[in-house]
Amino acid sequence: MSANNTIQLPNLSHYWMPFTANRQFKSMPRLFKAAKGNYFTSLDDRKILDGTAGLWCVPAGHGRNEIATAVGNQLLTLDYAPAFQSSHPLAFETAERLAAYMPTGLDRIFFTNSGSESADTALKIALAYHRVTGNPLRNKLIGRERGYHGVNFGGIAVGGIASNRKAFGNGLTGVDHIRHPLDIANNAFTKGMPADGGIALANEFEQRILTLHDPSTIAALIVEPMQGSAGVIVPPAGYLKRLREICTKHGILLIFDEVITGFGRLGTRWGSDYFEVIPDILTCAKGLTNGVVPMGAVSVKRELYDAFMENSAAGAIELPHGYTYSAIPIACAAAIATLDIFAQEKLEDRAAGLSSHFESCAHGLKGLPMVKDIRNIGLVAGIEFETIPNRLGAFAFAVYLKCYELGLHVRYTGDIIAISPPLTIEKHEIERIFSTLSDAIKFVASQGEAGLNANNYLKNEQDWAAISPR
Ligand code: PXG
Repeated sequence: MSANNTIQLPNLSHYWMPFTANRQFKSMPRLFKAAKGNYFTSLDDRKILDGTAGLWCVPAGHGRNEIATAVGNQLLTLDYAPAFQSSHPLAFETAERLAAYMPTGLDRIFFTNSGSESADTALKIALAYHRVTGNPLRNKLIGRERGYHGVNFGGIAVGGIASNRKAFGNGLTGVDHIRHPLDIANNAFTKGMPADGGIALANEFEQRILTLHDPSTIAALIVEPMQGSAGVIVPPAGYLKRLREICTKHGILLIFDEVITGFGRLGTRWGSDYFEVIPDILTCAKGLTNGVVPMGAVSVKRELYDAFMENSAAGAIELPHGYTYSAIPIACAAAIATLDIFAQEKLEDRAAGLSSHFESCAHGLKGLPMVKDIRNIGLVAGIEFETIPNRLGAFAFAVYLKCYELGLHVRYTGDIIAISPPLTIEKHEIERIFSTLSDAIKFVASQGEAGLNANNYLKNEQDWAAISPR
């Protein structure tokens, strides 16, 4: 096929793409024009299997009619209602529905528009809670190394990914971090949760961080139950329960960032359910609307909400925080339609039922060249490669490009490939994901230096880029 004759490429110059190597992308654009079920359609009409549920945000599969209809109807009924000091019924209904979906007790809901806003909102609620209950000196926030809580200032402060922090100045003060639980030396190729080391690692929080700062100065600890963005880090057994005990003992609020682990990803509604640990505050986004309208939420224990209501002056705004688009009607319509799909199709159970097949397919990659570790939980897998000296990410990026050529979309971060398909994935598609990945790994490894050169992939896309207007 002569790509030049058939592909109408947009002008690539103006759009400054997020978290993207813009120059590299624009020399080799990877564009989708449609999506249905578990597949994208690329600009050149190829079906690309979605191995990542978009950016972890499309658990119910693409192009759901129920959601499209609900959003379309809502748009024509009530497009917008002012979010401050007035509202609309669907906002309350969405909160009620989401509260019923939450772990026990987390039934007061604040709406945001993204995971990043949810993280910052949760941190602000934690700080304000201590102030409103007469403990204003509890004002330090603890995150975790390799944690990802979005890109706003609060989120990058408690987050622990150096490359997301280094360009943006000093950020928040009064922040510290506990260690991450990844231990490849002892736990490589563990299926699911590593068995050992969890309690000792959690105890470090009390022995080191709390000793250093004094527990009475700490407002909250925020962690992802399973660290997604930094490369699928599954916590060891007992670790999160012990963190919960330590927080409770010292009056520290525990925040679970469930932006990735929510909505069935681990085979349960929440990571909280999977690990049987209930946080004080839980954040979510992504799957809440099946990825189609930006929406996030922060759920808090009823006692926290009540403390704000009881301790604020009559008529006062109890929490001076919120967004123009908090609980915008179309997001509410999408969220309710998504929750309906989860209830009807029991997608959490579906994910749980598929997880052992997914696990054995993922671990089938063990022994391939460069594969250093494989980690998995629910419908998530991380495949970590050896890093070529001074070329962090080069191997994984080439594998990603080769997969795309072969009709599979995967995510890469550093030298890790992450797989997190829609929960609607079929068994044969799981098999295809990992056999394609296997072919791509073998191919890249067999090519030596040439295998690492992006210019040796996606020749069609390079042809289009050459004719793209600038
Ligand atoms: N918290 C967590 C735990 C996340 O994973 C955010 C907050 C921020 O969400 P927003 O909606 O502001 O982007 C996230 C987002 C990846 C990947 O491939 C992960 C995220 C986003 C994009 C890509 O690992 N996580």
